Amino acid sequence: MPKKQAKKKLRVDFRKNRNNTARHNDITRAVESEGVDVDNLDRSQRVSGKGDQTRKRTIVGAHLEGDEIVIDVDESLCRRGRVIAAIGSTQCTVQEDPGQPNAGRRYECTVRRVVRTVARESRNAVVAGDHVLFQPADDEFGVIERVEPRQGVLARGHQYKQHILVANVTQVAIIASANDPPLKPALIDRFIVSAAKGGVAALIVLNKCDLVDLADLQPLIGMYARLGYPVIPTSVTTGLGIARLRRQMKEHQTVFTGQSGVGKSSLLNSIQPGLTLRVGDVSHVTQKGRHTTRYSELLELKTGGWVVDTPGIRQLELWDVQPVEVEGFFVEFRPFVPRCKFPDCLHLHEDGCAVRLALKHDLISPTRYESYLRMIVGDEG
Ligand SMILES: Nc1nc2c(ncn2[C@@H]2O[C@H](COP(=O)(O)OP(=O)(O)OP(=O)(O)O)[C@@H](O)[C@H]2O)c(=O)[nH]1
Ligand SMILES: [Mg+2]
Ligand SMILES: [Zn+2]
Repeated sequence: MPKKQAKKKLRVDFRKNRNNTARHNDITRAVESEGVDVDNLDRSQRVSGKGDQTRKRTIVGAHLEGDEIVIDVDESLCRRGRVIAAIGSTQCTVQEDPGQPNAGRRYECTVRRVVRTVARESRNAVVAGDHVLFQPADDEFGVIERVEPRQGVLARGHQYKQHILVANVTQVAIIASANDPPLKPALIDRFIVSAAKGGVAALIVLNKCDLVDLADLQPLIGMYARLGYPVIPTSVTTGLGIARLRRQMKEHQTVFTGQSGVGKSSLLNSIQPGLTLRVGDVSHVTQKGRHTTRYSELLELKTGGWVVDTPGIRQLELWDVQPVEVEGFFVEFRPFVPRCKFPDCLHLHEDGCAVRLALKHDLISPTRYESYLRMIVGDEG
């Protein structure tokens, strides 16, 4: 149990959490039966003001460090760990960090309610990849007390809210398939933008190269390579590119992302035999994958580093990216943007647009420009 300590109060604006009632599942009960009071901090939380519209809360047990709200915890009672998988924002698996008393041990953890309260969106309170402070109840269960600031995230918009898929990654491997499902450069470009937005380097993997003539892919490979994105053609069937991809992931924290059915889980199974991740087929009718992987999970690599397998997504809605910002994520547009006649040019059909002039002179690829248009005009990915 946390020691009684003088708790600081923090008064901040909050969006009301929509679902901040903890679900009392089996894990919660198990923890409670071990004597850990999951709602301990919650009772000391006072809601000031009246009615549903209240946005101010007085949080007891947290302080501000810059813009960051930091929860006060008794660190001597806590261990450090990494969230391996999170299901919703209330239940997750945490692995104890190296150097801690039980390094490598895994705990099923619930989340202290104050952690969800300080998160701007309760859905993102705890996500895969988070570094956390948690209090073990026994060898199997624990409670997450604090989530450390995140360093590189992959996020998307989902039902008009931000959904952080994974935190603290150093590279995003954008997995596409040469065929089955068909290659969609516009989706690759969206992922490039979302990686850049999250502050993470992007790497492109073109899988299922056994299904096409590699020569046909060369223009696309060349295009991305010229922009500075490494492209690795792979095939799980023939083994093409697997060793190179493995090398590229060494000592990195990589997240695998892409449409369902492109072969993310299959690639990981060949990169590290023994993983035995579930693999699904691609429907011949819809040419879509079957969403075999259900939640993001961190996997430790024998070569050092981690990789996160994620569920395939149908389309990628960008989050918090303003139209004027998009041009900055298209690296090849940058030299031309300052030459546009109008400083607020969106490069659509404005007079004196230097980006469109560059397009006309083949200095910008039509495929990339089309991806840009889709993002600005708002088309599906
Ligand atoms: N021909 C061919 N088929 C592949 C290759 N890689 C994967 N597949 C097949 O593609 C299908 C989908 O593979 P998964 O690994 O489940 O795809 P995923 O990207 O993890 O899909 P989700 O988990 O649904 O997002 C399976 O039938 C695989 O056997 C490849 O390189 N060549
Ligand atoms: Mg999968
Ligand atoms: Zn312009």
